[in-house]
Amino acid sequence: MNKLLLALTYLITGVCLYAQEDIIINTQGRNSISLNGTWHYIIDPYETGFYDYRFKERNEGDGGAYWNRPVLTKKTDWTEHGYKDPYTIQVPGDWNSQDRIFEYYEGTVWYQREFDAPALKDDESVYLYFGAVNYEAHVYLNGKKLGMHKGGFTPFNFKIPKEVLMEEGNYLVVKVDNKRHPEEIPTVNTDWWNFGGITRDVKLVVVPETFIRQYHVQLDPEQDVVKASSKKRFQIKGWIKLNNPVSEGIVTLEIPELKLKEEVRVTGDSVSLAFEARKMKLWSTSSPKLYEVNLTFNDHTIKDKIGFRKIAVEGEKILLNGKQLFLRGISIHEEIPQEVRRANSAADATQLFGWVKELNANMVRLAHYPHNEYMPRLADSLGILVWTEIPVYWTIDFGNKEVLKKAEKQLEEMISRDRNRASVIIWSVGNETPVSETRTNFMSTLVKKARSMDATRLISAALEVSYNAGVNYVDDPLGAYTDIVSLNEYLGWYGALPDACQTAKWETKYKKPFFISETGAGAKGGFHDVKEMRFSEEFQEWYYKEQVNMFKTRFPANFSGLSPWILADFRSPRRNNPEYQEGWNRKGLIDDKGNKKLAFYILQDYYKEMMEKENN
Ligand code: GCB
Repeated sequence: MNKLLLALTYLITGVCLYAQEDIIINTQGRNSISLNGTWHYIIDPYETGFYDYRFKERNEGDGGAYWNRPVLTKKTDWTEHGYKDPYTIQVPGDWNSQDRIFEYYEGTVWYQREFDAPALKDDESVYLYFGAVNYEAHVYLNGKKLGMHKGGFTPFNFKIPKEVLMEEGNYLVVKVDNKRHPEEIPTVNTDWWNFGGITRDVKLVVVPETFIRQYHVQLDPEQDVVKASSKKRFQIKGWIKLNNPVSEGIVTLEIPELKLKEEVRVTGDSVSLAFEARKMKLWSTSSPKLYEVNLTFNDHTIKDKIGFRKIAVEGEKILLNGKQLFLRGISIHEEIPQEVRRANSAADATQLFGWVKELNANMVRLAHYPHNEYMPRLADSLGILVWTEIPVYWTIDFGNKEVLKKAEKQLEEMISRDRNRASVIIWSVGNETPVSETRTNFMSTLVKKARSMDATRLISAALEVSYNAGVNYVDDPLGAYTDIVSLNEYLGWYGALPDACQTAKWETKYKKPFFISETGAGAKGGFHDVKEMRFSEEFQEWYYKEQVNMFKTRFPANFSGLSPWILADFRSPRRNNPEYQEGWNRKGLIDDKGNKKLAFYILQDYYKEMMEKENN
């Protein structure tokens, strides 16, 4: 809907239908005001605040609607909702970990807080930005609906109309609903807990009327990076998108450390970039060089820190800056196990990556959904490579066109947010999706979309093994579309004992890099027994020893790395062994107290060996 129509709708009906706009990227590099902190809440399992007693959506001005401030002027007035202490909750944060009342709750919770408007210049406006809300968010300000968003792991924002924003006491209400549905992404069935809430940062972002909304600044993937390095002349390419079209303007890109300043004329709402950078240092795992990049339009500057590197596949190899790379990875869920909660801060990212570093890993698979932005940002500065993924997991409704649109939207939001992160080398379009023609059409559409949005990275998806005359065979038709063939395998945990690895045969149909996106076994931290005892640390250690030995001796030559399952134990309602699991998936190398299990050291040694090989 165009702006004129929106304004007319508002004038005629008094109903605000403000549309959600494309995401504003790099909010850290802009003028913003945090709305994190203590909010009020109402738990509303029957959604009384949203539907009336005939179960019709309430009208905007309805006094019973939970987005409206209850107004009581005399003793005979009454209300059936309100936001008051001690009903408070922290943002960002999942609700489940904040109070026993929420532990297994899935449904609607209303969040409320007030804020004063930031001081604005005449030509400035404010956006309300959410890092993520799981799953469906309806956002209201001063009784007006700003919009809604679905998808629990990607950001969204709404422009706050001038006529809605008040100088003081703005009444902000968010309806958050994390009920699972078959036609959503993820669907009803996952192996992780469906943490609900405003799980990531909330902020007001102040921007000029016309501003740079998104940009992509990366090494031109077409250039021969080895030649470019020897000449110390690199081609940089990209684009910049404004929020509004302009008849004419100038965008400036500056990299002060390289004494580089490019001015480009923009007409319309976007402009391409192409320039040469001299004497630049490439970003790599051993030397994760980041450059300050400043983008200016109309005297308004956004600051970012960007690394420049080339990731490519050549035949059966993965190359980083032209050099073959073995991915020493580990999968991670976005959880802090000792606190049984979602990770959501820079400090949480530091803790998780501290373990990753100890493991001698150079890569993480951020499973099974886009993690908070602190993760790829920290990975950028540590030189850790990142696989990031949308939650197209298991039994999505693949025949449903609406579901495909939802997946495409999440993919778009993930790529838009992280496309300037050098650490991110793989976009994954899903995990263990069951083979069928409908599924392959769905998934290959996502692969094509990812490729069309970003030519500077690799595309993958975690596939499953098929058995062919005694051989573990990888022939999922989706492998024809991806750059890397990635496989989840649990030989020795599901179906056999770890020594089955000693005779297993492995083949892939595809002449592409072959990557093990998962392998793992369960162990309860601190439980010790003989190695044959399931769930003992010794069993898991045995499993890792056999697996590592198999990788070294029996894997095909195109084996290019692995990201075992998983760094730390995580909450999962599917895991109900009363002695060893108690609602936790125990395949972590680190337990729910933060202690390392025996298997941690097996993988650590293997990675040390691979690291030394790489350095020699
Ligand atoms: C898988 C899934 C992962 C599960 C894991 C397990 O293949 O991709 O989400 O948690 O197996 O523990 O079984």
